[in-house]
Amino acid sequence: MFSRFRPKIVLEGYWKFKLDPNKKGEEEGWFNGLRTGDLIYVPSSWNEQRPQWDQYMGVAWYENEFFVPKEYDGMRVWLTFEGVSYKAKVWLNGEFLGEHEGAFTQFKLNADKAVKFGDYNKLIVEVDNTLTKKNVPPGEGMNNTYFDFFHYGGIFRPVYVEFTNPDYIEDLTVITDHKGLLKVDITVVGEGRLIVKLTLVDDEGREVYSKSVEVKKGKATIDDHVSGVKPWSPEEPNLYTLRASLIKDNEVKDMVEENIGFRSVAVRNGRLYLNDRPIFLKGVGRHEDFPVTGKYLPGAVLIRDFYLMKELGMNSFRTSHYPYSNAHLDLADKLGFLVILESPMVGAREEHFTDREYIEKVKRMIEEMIKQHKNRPSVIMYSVANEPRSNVETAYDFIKELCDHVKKLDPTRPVTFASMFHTEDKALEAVDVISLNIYLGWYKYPGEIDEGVREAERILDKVHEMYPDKPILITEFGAGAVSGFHHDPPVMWSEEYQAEFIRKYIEMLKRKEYIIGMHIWNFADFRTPQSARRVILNRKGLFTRTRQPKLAVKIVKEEFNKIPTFLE
Ligand code: BDP
Repeated sequence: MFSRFRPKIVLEGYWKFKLDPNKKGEEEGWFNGLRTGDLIYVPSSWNEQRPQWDQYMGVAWYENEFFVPKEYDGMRVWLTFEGVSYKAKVWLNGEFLGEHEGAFTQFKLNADKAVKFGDYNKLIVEVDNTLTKKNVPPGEGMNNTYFDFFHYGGIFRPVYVEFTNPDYIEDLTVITDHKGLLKVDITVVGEGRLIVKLTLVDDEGREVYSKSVEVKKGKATIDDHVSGVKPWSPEEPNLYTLRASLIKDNEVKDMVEENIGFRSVAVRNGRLYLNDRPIFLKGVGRHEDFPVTGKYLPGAVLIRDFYLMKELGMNSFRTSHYPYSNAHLDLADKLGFLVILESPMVGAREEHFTDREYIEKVKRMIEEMIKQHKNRPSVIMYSVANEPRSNVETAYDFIKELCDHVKKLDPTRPVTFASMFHTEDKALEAVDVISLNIYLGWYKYPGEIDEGVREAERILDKVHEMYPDKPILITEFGAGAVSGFHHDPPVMWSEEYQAEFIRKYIEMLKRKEYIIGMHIWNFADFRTPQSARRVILNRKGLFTRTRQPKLAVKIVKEEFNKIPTFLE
């Protein structure tokens, strides 16, 4: 939900910055103002902005100021942080506004009591990226993570101040189908007689639907049918702007917008359907990772990535291994990508499966993720976890509880998780779609592509035999290649080995009628913790970290462009 109606101050730029390795800041009242000459850029992770901060894990403080015009007096004031890694505490003008845990979901704090109108306002944020076994995802240190990507810190996604009328629209939940169903649940905060007017505008600015409803006890609902809509699909990502205006005494008090698409998703007869047609997912697992900006992908990089994916014949990706930014998923909606939205639950171990407090934390993050992205046409499936240690019995209840939680919050989309245990996995019964990560010919059978692919085929057939009604998606397969390293014959780490590995896997996978899609690991090289297995980066990218192609790109382009999106 966004708004062009509400005044907004975007806090992008240089902020004051101060490390607090001894955690003295709160005691010493740093929330009143920071004594420091250090600067940092927001949005972006702190690590690569200065070599001294690269391996820093712990508490750091941020400060910025913004001016609030006098005319805004009487409005409500909200601070939105789209992503802070990993915990945040926020003060405005010395007053504590609230806190949040979890790097990858946005949070909004009310600042009505602390704000000063017609004056400068001092915003201070304490950020803590200490990694513990209780974090989601868990770990024990910068180079001892239970996940294979660099543990960045900081305010790495946009921050803004937004002003609303005292009567305002709190939430829209939109459900559509490809035939024109339009169900909207509207939540409103306000007093007196309030009307919500919904209008639907097509991409040429034409109003194609309009209806007004009265708000009762803060709620209003529309359950209707819009005739003549153009469905949303990867081939034609038709978007409509759903505009909701809140009206009181014949005056518009608030207005919000949502880009929506008319489309339906279903799993039946072992297939995945989009708009009642069986569909095949061709794509990649991605990461949000870039030199210097760290876990922030600037808009220009995102544009490059999406056009590269399009050129390669891709129609899908997974937000491995956490919910991506609003800007990232906006492009998926606009350019027609089928997204598997993954929760930040990577690398759960046995100790997590029965830890009630931990499970509730994961569920809270899943709830925030769904609230933030539920109206996106691009999101066609949720993944509740990546590679939990799900070869033990207790994994089933853990995964089942997360899947049930998702279904309760959003019954319209299928649920999955990415498994590394295949036939040994104890939790596959809980999902709608089985997702498998396979590295035979790399970690197992190193140097033996043919043997790896043969063994992968045997395992896949076996999983299919065990769960004949469930479609199978390959969420990861791939090999590392150091860009510029060539070798004949193809040996591990050469561009040739990666290209041949991917070609042989695609050939095998596309022959299997129970497979509904394949995602290559990874779109681009990405930074990892330091380890004996990695030279700074995970090298399984089709592209380098700065988005230059490796040899495998040619193969993928040829192969993927031959596979149609719709199978019938
Ligand atoms: C899988 C993980 C992924 C890793 C990948 C790899 O899901 O995060 O980056 O393996 O090792 O196990 O390259």
